[in-house]
Amino acid sequence: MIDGKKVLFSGMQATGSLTLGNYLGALKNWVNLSDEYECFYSVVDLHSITVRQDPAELRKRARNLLTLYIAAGLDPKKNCIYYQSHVSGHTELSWILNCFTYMGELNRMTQFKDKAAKHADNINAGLFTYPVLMAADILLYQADVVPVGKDQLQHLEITRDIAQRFNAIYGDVFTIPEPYLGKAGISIKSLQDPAKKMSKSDENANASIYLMDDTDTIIRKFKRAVTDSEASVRYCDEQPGIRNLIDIYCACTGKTPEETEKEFDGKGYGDFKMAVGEAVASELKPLQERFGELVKDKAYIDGIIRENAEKANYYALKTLRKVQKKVGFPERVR
Ligand code: ATP
Ligand code: LTN
Repeated sequence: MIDGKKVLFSGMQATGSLTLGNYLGALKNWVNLSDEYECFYSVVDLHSITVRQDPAELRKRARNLLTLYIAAGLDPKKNCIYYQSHVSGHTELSWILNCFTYMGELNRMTQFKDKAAKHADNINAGLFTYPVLMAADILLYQADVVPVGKDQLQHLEITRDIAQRFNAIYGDVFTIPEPYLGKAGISIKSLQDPAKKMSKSDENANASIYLMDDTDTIIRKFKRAVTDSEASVRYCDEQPGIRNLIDIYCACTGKTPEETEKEFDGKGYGDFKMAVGEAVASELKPLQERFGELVKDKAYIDGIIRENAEKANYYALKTLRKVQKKVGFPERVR
């Protein structure tokens, strides 16, 4: 608890350009949660180097991501928006937690297996202990809730296991966090293959809508989106392509699938795709404009970065000092 509010932690990696999936599945929810909780939203750059990165590119993407958090509507005065690498407590706690995590547990992580297969030439120890750093992120702020996608639930489970193991030995040190899956647990699919999720690392640029795509590009991508053969706008399992477009349309307009079916009753895919494209373009427009303004205001963003790193560091140190004491490190002499 901070000032009577429960604590929320989440983060995103600055790898690739954010997609509509990241926005509707994560960022937009974050904004909705920011009144109810004391929120920490991190750009998790320490996690990013578990796969090889170009330094200049990483720095640029990280800054863009932090700016995008604000452009999406997160008020940086209320929400602690910061770079993970600016708070050394993450790595310090991570080391300690490494000593309370078993190889066998980490071996079961499906993300590690997937990434190891994808980056077979660089299966480094950081990639293996990635979930421990993620546990440190969460536990450092005594987070009560962690909004994540389904793919991260296993990491949240191991976080809880590590915290419970630590608490069982040393007493109640860590808050045990709960996952928070968005209201509908929305999952946006690829526009080219509705069996896959829309992802920022998809090689096919037509599969994803990027948050910075202009209106023409957005409409063109929706026109090309893979649809089905019924030729009617119906929300059903037999039409995964159309169902995905209906999900997107509903997430942007606030309408329900039933209302959408009625609205497009008797109309073809063409009309519907056009409407989805327009709905998405107008959903993203304010964000893009705000982003454009923010990037120009270097001093403002720098100030946010500085202030929020200090705030995060304050809370991080509180937990870290407690943990260091519990495990038996000598106290600092002033
Ligand atoms: P990558 O392809 O690089 O693994 P990603 O696009 O799948 O990345 P993540 O960085 O793993 O995205 O996720 C950031 C956040 O966005 C997570 O909370 C995740 O659940 C959410 N998210 C990502 N893709 C989608 C999607 N297609 N639908 C809904 N939410 C998504
Ligand atoms: N692994 C997450 C990003 C992430 C995270 C976290 C999410 C790192 N640390 C702590 C929630 C809480 C991902 O790839 N989406």
